[in-house]
Amino acid sequence: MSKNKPIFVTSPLLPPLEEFQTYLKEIWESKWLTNNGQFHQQLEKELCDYLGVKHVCLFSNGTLALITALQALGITGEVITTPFSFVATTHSLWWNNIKPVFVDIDPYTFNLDPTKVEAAITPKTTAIMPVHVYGTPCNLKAFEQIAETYNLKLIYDAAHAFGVEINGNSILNFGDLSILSFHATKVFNTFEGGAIICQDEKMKRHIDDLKNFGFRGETTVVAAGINAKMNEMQAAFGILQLKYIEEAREKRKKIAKTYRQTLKSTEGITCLNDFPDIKHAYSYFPVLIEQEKYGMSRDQLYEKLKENNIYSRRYFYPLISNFPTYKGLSSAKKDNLPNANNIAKHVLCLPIYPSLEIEDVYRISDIILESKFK
Ligand code: T4K
Repeated sequence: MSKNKPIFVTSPLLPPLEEFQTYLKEIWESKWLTNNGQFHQQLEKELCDYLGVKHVCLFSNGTLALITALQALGITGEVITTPFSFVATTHSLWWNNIKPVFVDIDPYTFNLDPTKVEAAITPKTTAIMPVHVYGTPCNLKAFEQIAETYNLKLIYDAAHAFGVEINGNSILNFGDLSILSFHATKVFNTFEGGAIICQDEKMKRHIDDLKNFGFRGETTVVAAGINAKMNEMQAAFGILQLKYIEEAREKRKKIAKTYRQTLKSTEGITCLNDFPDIKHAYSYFPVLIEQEKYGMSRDQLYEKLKENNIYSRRYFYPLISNFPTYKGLSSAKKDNLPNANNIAKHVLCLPIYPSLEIEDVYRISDIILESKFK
């Protein structure tokens, strides 16, 4: 451990380079670089097994997966969503000419609050797009009931929820479609990458058409598709990474446990609830900072950590609803989103990644403890 070595909020899981070279050699020999190659097919199969889902459609990134998911379901009009997420969630609606309707979040999970969704439904509403923020599952039952009652599609942005299960069942098995991101900063990465999880063969076929220009065969174009395919190098990296994913999850778990232990008695610092019965991804470690009790604001602590070469992040500040593209929408008004505005002002994501040393976790915690009322 060196105090001069910068510690970022995350660092990618990188298996041994020599092992990746073996895959590269195979790609060189086959000269098959993309378009549903052998590694692409293998990764889809292995992910179905690992995640416990029926169908995986791989994508070049999570944003294109979101955009294509909306296309696949023919979503139009208005979609109810959360302002407390990464901008890509809402951008995917905007790119499909869909009006986002923001609804407030639940202060305990930071996820879209289902009890507030019904009031936002209009005759133009066609879908709900909640996000499992930081990998914490949304209230799946409640959303299912609302979607059924109002005949709405349900699309989960599950970018943070790789491998998350409730009572042994993947949360990706809920809703019409779920979207994963395999970006470098994610628990499971393929440099860039993503996936749509769907529940039946027909939908998989449709999504596979859409991500490949709409081509079915050499001369038939069945839909106005896009190019959003994952290439063989990304897929091979994914296959290799899957071998290390459980070990990496255990390391993340240990880090999360250490933060909880070291920070538990610090007044003004609250860790996100540790929900039981859930197999967590430990993708982020968010804490809330209350200045009145702790002595420093969230932004002051963020700067203090930075002075010590520790680069925490204020995910998700600013709220999506406060960005110029969206802030004119009536649902973006602050009084419509009190919890989201409050959490965005107080949240700080601490570094968590498999290669983060436990002694560094203690050092980060010590800085937080020592900064109290300074
Ligand atoms: N939906 C949700 C809920 C999402 O969170 C995201 C993406 C998406 C959809 C869209 O999925 P993708 O289209 O991205 O697949 C990052 C990521 O770029 C983004 O993927 C992620 N969410 C978001 C939460 O975080 P930035 O702008 O904060 O990343 P950046 O470049 O500042 O990286 C953060 C830290 O990670 C760096 O300080 C150091 C470390 N890092 C980063 C990269 C790129 C590395 O160590 N190596 C790397 O290669 O957005």
